[in-house]
This record gives sequence, structure tokens and C-alpha cells, in this order.
Amino acid sequence: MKGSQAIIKSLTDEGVDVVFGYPGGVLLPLYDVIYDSDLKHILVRHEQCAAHAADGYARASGKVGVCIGTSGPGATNLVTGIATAYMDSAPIVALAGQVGTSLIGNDAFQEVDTIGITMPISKHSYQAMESSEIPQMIRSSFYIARTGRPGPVVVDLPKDVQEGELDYPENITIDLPGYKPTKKGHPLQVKKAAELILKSKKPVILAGGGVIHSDSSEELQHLSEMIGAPVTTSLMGKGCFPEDHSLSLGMLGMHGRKASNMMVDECDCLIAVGCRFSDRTTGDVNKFAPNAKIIHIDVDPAEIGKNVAVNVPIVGDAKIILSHLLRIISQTKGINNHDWTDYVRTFRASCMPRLSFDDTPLKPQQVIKEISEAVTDDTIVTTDVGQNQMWMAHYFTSRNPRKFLSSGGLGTMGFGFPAAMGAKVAMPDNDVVAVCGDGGFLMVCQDLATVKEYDIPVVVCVLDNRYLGMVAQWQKLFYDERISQTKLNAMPDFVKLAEAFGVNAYRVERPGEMKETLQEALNSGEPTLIDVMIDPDEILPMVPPGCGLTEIVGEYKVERENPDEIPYRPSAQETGGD
Ligand SMILES: Cc1ncc(C[n+]2csc(CCOP(=O)(O)OP(=O)(O)O)c2C)c(N)n1
Repeated sequence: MKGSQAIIKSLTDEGVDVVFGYPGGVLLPLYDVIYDSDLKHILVRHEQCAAHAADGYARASGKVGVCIGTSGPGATNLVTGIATAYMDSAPIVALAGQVGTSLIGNDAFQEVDTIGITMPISKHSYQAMESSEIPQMIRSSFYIARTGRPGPVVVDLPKDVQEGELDYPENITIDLPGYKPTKKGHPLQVKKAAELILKSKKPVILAGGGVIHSDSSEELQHLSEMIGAPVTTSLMGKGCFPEDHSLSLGMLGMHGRKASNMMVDECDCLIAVGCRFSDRTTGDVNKFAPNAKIIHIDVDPAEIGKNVAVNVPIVGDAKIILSHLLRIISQTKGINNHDWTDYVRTFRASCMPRLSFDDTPLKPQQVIKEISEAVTDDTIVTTDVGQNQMWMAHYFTSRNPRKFLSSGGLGTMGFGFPAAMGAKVAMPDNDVVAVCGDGGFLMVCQDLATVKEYDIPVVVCVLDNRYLGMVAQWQKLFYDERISQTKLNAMPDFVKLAEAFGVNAYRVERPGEMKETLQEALNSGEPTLIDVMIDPDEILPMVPPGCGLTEIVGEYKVERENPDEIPYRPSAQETGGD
């Protein structure tokens, strides 16, 4: 068969049934095979959206997402999406067209060094120089993308390699010397960690995206309840522990919940699971968790000691290591940390953020409260980047893994909408809502055509403040309110814009309208845009860059005076369960 046919067969053999792509000259052989293959191809309107959609597909489903772009500008347009997936450990395979092998290095038309460009932002990049390499290369790409610490893999496919003939092998075995991800944690390290935990009087768990990738939410919750450790998460970990659980503290860090920041400062043992101690999570590392011994569980050995010095590192799969820890701890007489958990709950109740506001223009807190009321536990929510993202991270209650998707590491404006598109394609039975800023949505709005054409019923909520809000916030707080180039003066009417693409659209301006409108949009089963006019002056409390986690700027308003009114689910510990 031809190389192009081998690409499609390899994808199909990996269980791929949908790809997000955009064709070009060097991809003609591949697209000619796509013409009558069973593989569903979604023609995006910009390659960046293909990569983000593949990423959203992967994050929502746990499967590998696939995107395709042509050589040169197609490949460079994929780059932002590849880097986004790399920073957040999302498993995607990016197939890039390349000029013919005889032209490589000649500055041929639409030639770029895709391997050189993507090497530092991908888990691995392959270039096929012979058609016969394709089956093995694509099989290995999927294996690398989804195993160990997941991440993007790039496969560069010159035109003549797609055209050449090969004999497709009967059996393909994976043989990657030098790539053997560790699964089981070292038993002595696990024992040391258990001893530290058993000695601790004030433990806190910090859960990151690794908990979601390793599917270890259940084990994490079990550990938290067993040892009375409240759980805070990084942005990437949001949803891995139910945020309405009585031991949940919410997100940690620059825009984190006060209770999280203060309890990490106070704890005597921090159990960090699948998190990389990003600067947005830790603040000034010299002031981070100053009273704690730190246990760090991570599948990637390169993360150990990278940002924060730890006492007990354990390299391996979080699910396996947490199960091991649980086994050891359950064989002891256990721990009674009731004083600590009571203290934490009382503290948390004293600084719950206020969500209800009657104001017009709308306060983002009120909008997010109404979004929370309109969605269910199965709804997948994506965010863009900026204030919209941090408002959602701070105020939205997430209860399940793979339901809150956001660009954490790269902070890519333009991620939210195409990621939602990919998530909906992966999980058609789940409602999918994208919460974006007006600046970020405008960067990718052309893909309204894609959701319309393929009938992908996502709901995009544009939090419209006519500012590049997050940058303006920093200018207000740290640059004497000198609003330099962050006011968006000429913006489209988003309702008309959506309608021009044939997409239903609404405008929301007053309290109470958001919930009803979002429910209506979700019930319609059609792609919809909701333009939400919000107060441009609202500022989220934050830890200024370079400060410790307790040095919070901005006001936390108390939602309820009486902690008993807080609608938290009692933990199993409180109800006597396990
Ligand atoms: C591609 C890209 N360019 C620039 C930035 C820097 N940046 C971070 S937040 C932000 C403002 C985002 O504005 P908007 O999308 O309107 O969202 P808001 O903050 O108002 O919610 C900018 C420019 C970025 N993160 N990504």
C-alpha cells in the first residue's frame, strides 16, 4: 500500500475515529486517502484550533487526540497548540506535512524545520524518511503520547514518503530503548512517606493534573479521608477531588482560595501528587509551605526537586503509589487529626468568597454562580485564559476529573473554544460549555464555522468586558493604573458575529438571565454563543508575583457568616464510612 494509506491504517488500528485538520499541497496524498476512508475528518478553520481541539478531545476522554496541518505555515500554526499540550501533559499526535525528502534543507516552498521547531515543545518528534517507517512510527507515537507523563508527539511526513509504496507489517512491536516510564514507586520511599504522614498532625494534600492523568481520584479521596488531610489543587488538578467535599480547600496559588494558601502555609506535611510546583501555584518558593515536610509523587523524574526541594520524592504512577500508601496506612492504628480538620473547616468557612451580587453590569461572581446552577456534574467546562479563567478556577465548583479543561502551563488565549469543540466531539453525551474572554475568543472565532458545519453543539459564554482584562488588572494593581493597550475599543457585536456564522446567539446583561439562557442553549442541542456583559472593573484577589502565598492583595468577602450553612457534603470520615 501507499504511505498515505498506511497513515490512515495506522490511525485506525490505534482506534482513532476522528481527526482535526487542515489540508495543503504536501498533504494532497493523505487527503486523497481521507476522501474515501471511514475516518471522520473535521475541517477546522485554523490549524491552531485543530491542535487545541485534539487537546480538548484528549483531556476530556483520556484518549489520544489527533491533529493535522500542512508543511510550513500549517505546521507553525499547530505549534501553539502543541506547546499548550506539552505544558499541560495532554496526549496528542500532530501529523505535519513536509516538503519532499529531496527538497528538505533547500528552503523549498512552504518548508520549515518542523522537527527543530517542535523538539523542545513535544515529548518526541519523528520525521519519516522512508514510507516503510510509517507503521512503526505512528504506533510508537501513540505509545509515547499516552504512557508515562503524557504529552504531544509530532510526526513529520514528507510528500514523497506519503506517496511511496510499503508492505504493511503483520505485527508491530514497541521497542524504545531509553523510554521505560517507572510505574511502581520505590518501596522504601513509599514507606518513608507513610511514616511521615503517620507522624503528621497537620497534613495537606496538593493534587495536580497527574492525579487526573493517572485516574487516581478515588485513591486520593480515600487517602484524604483516612488521614484527615484537606485537599487543595493546582489549576490542572481542579476537579480531581470534589470541591464540595468537606475536606476540599479549592485551588492553590496566585489566584487561589485564601483557605488553600493559608493552610499550605500552616501544614506540617504536604503530600504533593502529580503536580509540578509551577510558580503560579507556589508563589515565592522560598516562602512556600515553610512548616512542612514535603512528599512529592510524580511519574516524571525530571520534576523532582526542579522547583521545590522535597523531603521524600517518589517517582512512579500516582494510582499505584497512592494504593501502596493506603495499604501501609490502613495496616496501622491510623491517625486522628480531628483537631486539624475542625480548625481547617472553621477557617475555610470564615473566608468563603461571596458569589451573589445584584449589580448591573454583571459581577463575574454572579455569572459564574449562575453557570454553576445551570450545569450538571457531567458538564465539561473549558476556559480561555485571563480573568475569565481565574474567575472560573476560583469560583466554579468542580466535582469530577476531566470536566474542567484549561490551559494552565502555557496560558494560551484562544484555547477555550476549540478545546470545547474537541471535548464535545470526544464526549457527545456530555454538555460542553466554554467560558472565554472577549479578547481570547476573538482570536479563534472563525471556528464558529466548524461547530456550525459539523453540528457540534458547544455553548460559548463570552465574558465581555471590552478589555484584555487580566493584563489590565495587573496594570491597575502594579503599574499605576496606566492602561496601556489593553482597552479593546473596536469589538464586534458578538451576537451578530455568531449569527453571521449561522450560530444561535443571546446577550445577557442582568442578574438571573445567565442561568436561564445557558439552560436554554444547552437544551437546544445546537451550537450557541452567549455574550455576557460583565463589569470591567471587577478584580480578583491575587498574590502579587514574587510574593508568598499568604500575601494576598484584594478583598475576600465572606459569603456566609454561619459555617453550618455551607452546603458541603460530609466526608466519609464524618459519616463513619471508609
Ligand atoms: C496568545 C496569548 N497572547 C497574549 C497573552 C497574554 N494575556 C494573558 S491574559 C490576557 C488578557 C485576556 O483578555 P480577554 O481574553 O479579554 O480575557 P479577560 O482577561 O478579560 O477575561 C492577555 C493578553 C496570552 N496569555 N496568550
